[in-house]
Amino acid sequence: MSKNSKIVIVSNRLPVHRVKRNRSYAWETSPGGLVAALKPILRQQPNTWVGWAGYPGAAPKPFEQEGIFNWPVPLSKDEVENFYEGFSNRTLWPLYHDAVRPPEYRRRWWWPYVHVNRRFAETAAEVVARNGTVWVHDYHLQLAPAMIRQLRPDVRIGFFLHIPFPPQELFAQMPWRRRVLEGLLGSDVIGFQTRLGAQNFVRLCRRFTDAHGTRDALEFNGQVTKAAAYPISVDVRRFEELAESPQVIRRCEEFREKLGASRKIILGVDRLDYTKGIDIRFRAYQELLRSGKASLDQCVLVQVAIPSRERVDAYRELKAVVEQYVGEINGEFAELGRPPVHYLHRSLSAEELVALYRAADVMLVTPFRDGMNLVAKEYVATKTDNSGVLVLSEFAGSAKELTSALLVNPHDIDGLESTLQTALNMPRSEQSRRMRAMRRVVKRNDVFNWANTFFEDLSA
Ligand code: ADQ
Repeated sequence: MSKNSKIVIVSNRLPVHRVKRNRSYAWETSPGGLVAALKPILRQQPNTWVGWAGYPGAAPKPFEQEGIFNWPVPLSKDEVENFYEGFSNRTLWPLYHDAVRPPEYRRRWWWPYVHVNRRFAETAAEVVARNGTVWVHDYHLQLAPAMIRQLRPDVRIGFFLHIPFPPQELFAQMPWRRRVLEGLLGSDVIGFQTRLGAQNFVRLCRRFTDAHGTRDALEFNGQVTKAAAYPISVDVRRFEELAESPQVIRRCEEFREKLGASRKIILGVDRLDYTKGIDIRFRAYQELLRSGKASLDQCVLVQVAIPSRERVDAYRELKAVVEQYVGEINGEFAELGRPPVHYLHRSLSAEELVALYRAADVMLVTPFRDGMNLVAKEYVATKTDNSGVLVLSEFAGSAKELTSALLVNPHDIDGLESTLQTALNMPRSEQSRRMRAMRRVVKRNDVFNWANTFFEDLSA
């Protein structure tokens, strides 16, 4: 713990969340690969994680949890509305995801974005040791690198963008485009999920800022920035171990029995987000049943959707659309006690999730645009027996690595319908050939490899 941290992670949310136990509150480490990947690195040295605790108002005092020193940054109610729900999730999120919903450019959201970025940057600059390292994460904090650089020119600064970086024609719309690019240029290394993201960024910097050079050495204000692809991944060993634990195997058998042992299970697992193409997969499934090319005797669809950003209108609308599809398809095709769609709108434990992955014959991952999509990699990591078919959108970052999946264009409903049919009928030998190839890819680059590679480049 200290104001002398060799390594500082900065992200919008802390890696912990507050839970109520009896009458008091306690902290629990949040699930997810990022914390797990960084833990081994952080524990070796004095560290601090700077982030928001997840509720508005005064921030709690800094505290340690499982070897990580958490430094909460406060956000007021107005800042949650303007910085987080507004600029981050109604301007940047849709703009960076191919504008699948129109991005909203509101001037009253911009200044809170600047102010909150400064608060995070000042906190990081205060706690980092001389010549230490700061690693900033994601689209909420794109101005922070340059702000930290100004306060602490002695430290190494890394930035990783978890979502796509958009092409010129889209990014150029943003009224604050130069400020955002210059904010990112404060970093020594900027990581993107794909090479395309890095290319888009470099082209935009050359066009809208005074930076010049290439991806390996983009020069701006006398400082050099490297922009490259660091595709994020999952903790493969953990998924394999879970998949083979007796408890998960038992649960998987229970699911299979409940859903009908002879039926193929089609699975979708997503945050309930309009970028994930959940609605489009319902349409394809509905049309497949209508055409008679698949029947209730042959297959069943399970969709698990984790509640997300429920205060933003577009998310509430999506929830209603999804629920309408579920009602419509079940109304049209269900037999008593045997619905064609099972819909769970909640978060599942890791064991339940892995049991479902293990049970699924076909995994549908159909985003319109996605930085990486870890669900696709988690499914592959779980399939230790090389069974199962992954249907994957070509617009997910993971499609660049998982080329042996059945790749689909999520805007093409006919294509998706026929791919789903192919997936349901794929012989075991072909499943195995494809799954083996994909498993090799995820094993070669797991989440620890991702974190280590980024740090190595940052210290080079
Ligand atoms: P997300 O948009 O959240 O992440 P994704 O990569 O799919 O998307 O990660 C979702 C995570 O939530 C997965 O680990 C999954 O297991 C978990 N999850 C989903 N539904 C769940 C449920 N019902 N119960 C429990 N867990 C559930 C952003 C970017 C992605 C990028 C990641 C990491 O949008 O493109 O891959 O960051 O960089």
